[in-house]
Amino acid sequence: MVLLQSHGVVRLIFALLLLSSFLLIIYNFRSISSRLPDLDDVVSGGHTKFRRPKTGGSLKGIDPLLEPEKGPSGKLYGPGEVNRTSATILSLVRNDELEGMLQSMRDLEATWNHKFNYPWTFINDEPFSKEFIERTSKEAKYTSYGWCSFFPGAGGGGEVIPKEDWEVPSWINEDLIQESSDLLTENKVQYATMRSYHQMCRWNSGKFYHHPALKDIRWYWRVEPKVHFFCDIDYDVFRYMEDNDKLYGFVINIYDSPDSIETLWPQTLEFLAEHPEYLHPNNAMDWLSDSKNRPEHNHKANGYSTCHFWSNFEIGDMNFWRSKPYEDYFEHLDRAGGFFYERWGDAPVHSIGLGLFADKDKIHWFRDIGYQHIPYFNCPSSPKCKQRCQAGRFTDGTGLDEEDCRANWFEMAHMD
Ligand SMILES: Nc1nc2c(ncn2[C@@H]2O[C@H](COP(=O)(O)OP(=O)(O)OP(=O)(O)O)[C@@H](O)[C@H]2O)c(=O)[nH]1
Ligand SMILES: [Mg+2]
Repeated sequence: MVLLQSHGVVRLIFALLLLSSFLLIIYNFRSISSRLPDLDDVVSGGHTKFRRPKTGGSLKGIDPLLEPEKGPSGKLYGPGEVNRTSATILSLVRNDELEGMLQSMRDLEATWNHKFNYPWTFINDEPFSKEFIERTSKEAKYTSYGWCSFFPGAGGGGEVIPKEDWEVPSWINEDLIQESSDLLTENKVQYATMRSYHQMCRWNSGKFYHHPALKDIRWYWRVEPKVHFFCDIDYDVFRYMEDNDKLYGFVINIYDSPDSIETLWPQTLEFLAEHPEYLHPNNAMDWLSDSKNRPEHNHKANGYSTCHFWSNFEIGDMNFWRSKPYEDYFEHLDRAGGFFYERWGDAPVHSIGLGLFADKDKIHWFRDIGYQHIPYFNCPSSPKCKQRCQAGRFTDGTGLDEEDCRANWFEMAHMD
């Protein structure tokens, strides 16, 4: 009897112990998961899958750039290890931007190009001044003019931008430009009344890769005056693109002003309806048409999220722009007139072209290239940046963090 009673007590104690351990496990699990950051990495299909914070919004404080930078995976070629590929550093620039251009050149030469010696190509809509030619040529490691090419050169020699590629096309109506420019100004669209800005955006969207100076070249790295490069890059980025079957490299993703592109998406859908066969099976339509992260932008831009690759930095394959789907797309947009009646930028046009007609896995985030074009940064956490920029900083402008839409690309495409 006593034995039976003591058995009962043991069983009771055992059951209580079991219950309390169970409760303890549940408690621990819940408190651990509540402490886990909302952002976590899951590897799927060779890509690191990104889950955005549940609150949405910018990456401030949880930027992947805060993690130690490892550089891209795969074989990277250092200086002298491999022949240069068919590529150029490219800048459309004005004579009066000389000082800013010299500064951009100094940064890119110091962090990267003095190791690889890719040539610079400068393009202008008027002849480059003698001073521009002399001073920029001295900035490249190879100081011969052959290492920097100027189109057109001083006195107008060399290849010029074909007139029809730069001038306002004949089918554009001047009165309509005037009317729409008033509306754009009312909506505070930057550079709305600056005719040359519209021309520049059109040329960068669909003309630059046909410039005679570039006809035998495949890869370009677009560089603007007054940009900064902060971190040492020790591999040939063009060879990286070519060897890893990439088409396009970017550093920053931001939202566009929806007032500048109200009819860009409707025109795009019209084109797609005519050419459904151009849509790539692994496209980034979800990214382009996302409406959950900044619904008011999507609404104003009539279905386009306005998120785009910021095109003052581009490392790209010109053969993609020269391909039939993109060429036909540009032609459609050009006929529609939005480069002048609105202020379609080359950034959204390139981004939509890539998002629809390219395999999204061929688009690469150059997270390791420290970069700034006012007011945004891409700054990784790496000793190669030598503390020249603050890791994870996105902007030095106030109230601009909400313009950051990198999380959209990471979530709906990939992070590498
Ligand atoms: N030759 C030439 N280059 C131009 C002209 N307009 C713009 N560019 C160049 O085109 C690129 C883009 O122009 P930006 O004025 O920087 O345009 P943005 O980056 O949108 O504007 P910011 O924020 O002011 O830099 C730069 O490399 C300019 O030097 C032009 O009329 N002629
Ligand atoms: Mg600029």
